[in-house]
Amino acid sequence: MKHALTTVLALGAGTATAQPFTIESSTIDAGGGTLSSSTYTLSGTIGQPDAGVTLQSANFTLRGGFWTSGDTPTRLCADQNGDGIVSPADFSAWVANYNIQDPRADTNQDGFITPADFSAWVAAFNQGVNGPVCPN
Ligand SMILES: [Ca+2]
Ligand SMILES: [Ca+2]
Repeated sequence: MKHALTTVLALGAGTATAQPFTIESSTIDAGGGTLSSSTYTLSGTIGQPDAGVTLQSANFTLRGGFWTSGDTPTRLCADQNGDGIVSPADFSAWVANYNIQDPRADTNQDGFITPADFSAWVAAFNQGVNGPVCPN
C-alpha cells in the first residue's frame, strides 16, 4: 500500500507544470444544513476551527473562513475596521492591520501585505463608496 501511494504522488508531481492555480471555495467540515421559515433562511456548518486562519508563503495565501451559500461577503477595500463606512478611522485601522499582517491590509489584493498597499488604500479611500471591493 505504501508503494502504491508513493507511485500516485510521483505521478502527480510529474504532471505539475507552470499553469495557473485555482482552488474553489469548499469545506471539509462535517455536518451543516439549512433552516428556513417563511421569512428567513439560514445555511451553515458548525465546527470550522480553521475560520479566520491565514497560511501564507512567498507565493500563496490560504485563508480559512465560513462558507456561504452564495456570493463571498465583501467590503470596500478602504473599510479597514469593518464598520461598513469609509472614514478617517480606517487609516488607523489599516496601520493596525498592516502591523499584524491582517489580510484586510492587502488593499491591492496581490496576496502580499507590503507598503504598496498603503498607496492602494489611499487611492481606495479617495474613491469612497466607488472604491474597489475586497473579500471580508
Ligand atoms: Ca470603516
Ligand atoms: Ca498587497
